[in-house]
Amino acid sequence: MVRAIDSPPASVNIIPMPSPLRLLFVSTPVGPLGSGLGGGVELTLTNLCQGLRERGHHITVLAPEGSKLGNISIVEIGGQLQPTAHTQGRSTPVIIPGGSVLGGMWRYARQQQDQFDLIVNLAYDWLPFYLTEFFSTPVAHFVTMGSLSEAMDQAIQQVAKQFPRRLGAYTRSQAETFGAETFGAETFGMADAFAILSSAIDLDLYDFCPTPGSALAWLGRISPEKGLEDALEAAEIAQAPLKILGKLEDGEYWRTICDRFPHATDCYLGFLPTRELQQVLRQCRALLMTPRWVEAFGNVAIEALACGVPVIAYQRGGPAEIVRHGTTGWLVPPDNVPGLVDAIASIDHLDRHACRHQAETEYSLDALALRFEQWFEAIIQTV
Ligand code: HBI
Repeated sequence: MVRAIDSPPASVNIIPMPSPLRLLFVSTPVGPLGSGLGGGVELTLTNLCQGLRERGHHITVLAPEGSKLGNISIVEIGGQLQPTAHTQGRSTPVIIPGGSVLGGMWRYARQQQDQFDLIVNLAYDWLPFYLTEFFSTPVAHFVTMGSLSEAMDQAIQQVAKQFPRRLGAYTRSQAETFGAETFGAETFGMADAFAILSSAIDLDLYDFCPTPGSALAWLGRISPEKGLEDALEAAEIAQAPLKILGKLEDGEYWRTICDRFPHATDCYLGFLPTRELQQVLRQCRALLMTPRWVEAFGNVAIEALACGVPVIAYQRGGPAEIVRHGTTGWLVPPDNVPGLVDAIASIDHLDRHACRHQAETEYSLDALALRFEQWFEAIIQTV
C-alpha cells in the first residue's frame, strides 16, 4: 500500500538536490596529503570533499602514497615526487622525473575514467593540462597559484582556448596573472576563461569575539613576499601591540626583521594549530595583511572574519576581493605604511558582527561546495 505523500504547497520552492556526481580528484604530486608539502591544496581538498559529500556526491581522491585525508578514501600512487613549481624560474623547462608519481596518477585516471562523470585536477603541473584533450571523461582544472612559468601559462592558455569553462581559480586577480590571450583579431583576458570559486574554512573551528583586547595580529609564513616589516612599522607608529603568528620559513629574513625591530621576537607566538591560533586571533582588534606579491587567495583573511576580526589589507590580490571596504575591513594602497596607520586609527568604524556574517554567508564549507557543484554541472552539461 503506497502511502500518499502530501505534495508541498505550490508556494514552497524546493531547491532540488543535485543528482549525485561521481568525481575523481587528482591531487598535487609534490608530496603526500597530510605532509604539509601540498600547502593550500590540502586544505582546499579537505574542505571540498567534506562539503561535496554532504551534498551527496561520490568522491575518489588520487594522491601520492602515504597520503591521509581524514576519512576520505584515497587511491595511493607510488613514484618519484614532482619538484615544486613555486621555487622555479619563469623559463624553467617542464620536468618529469623517471617513474614520476604525476605520470602514475594520470595513467590510473585514464584507465578508470569511465567510472567518473568528471575528473578534477589540483596539480599545478604541465602534464594534466596537456592530457585534457586526450580524455573522454571531461577534465577540469582548479588552478591553485598565479602565473609562475611560461610552460604552465601556455598549457593553461591551451585549455582555455580548447575547453572554455574547464578552468577554476580562487580569485579573479589570481586568474588575471595569466594575462590576455589573442586568438586571431580578438584578445581575451584570461580571467574570463576561469570560474572564480574563492575558498572556505570550517567555521565551527572559529569562535566569534565581540570585545577584543588592544593588540593587532599578523598571520602568515615569515618570508619576504609577505611584507611583515610594514606591519611592524605601522603598529609601532600606531603604538599598538602586534601579535605575529606563522611558520618561520626564512631565517635570514627574520634576522633582518629582528635587527630593525628588536621587540619582534617578543611579538612572535610561533606556528600554532587552528584551535590555539584562533584563541589568539579572535581577541585582536584587526588583522594586518601586507603582501608584496599577488596572493592567490589569503586564507588568513577569512579565518579573521570568522572570529569577527576586521581585516586591514593592501589592495592587492586575493585579500582585495575578500575585504568589504568600510564594513569588514579597510583596503590600503599597496606598500603604503601611512595608509595602514590611518586604517588602524579607523578600526572602530568597522563591524565585528558583519565580519562573522560575511564568513558565514560566503566562506562556509556548504557555500564552497555549492560553488564547485555549479561549476561541475556547467561543464558536464556542455560536454
Ligand atoms: N608544485 N609542481 C608543483 N605542483 C603542484 O601541484 C604544486 C607545486 N607547488 C606548490 C603547490 N602545488 C601548492 O602548495 C600550492 O598550489 C598551494
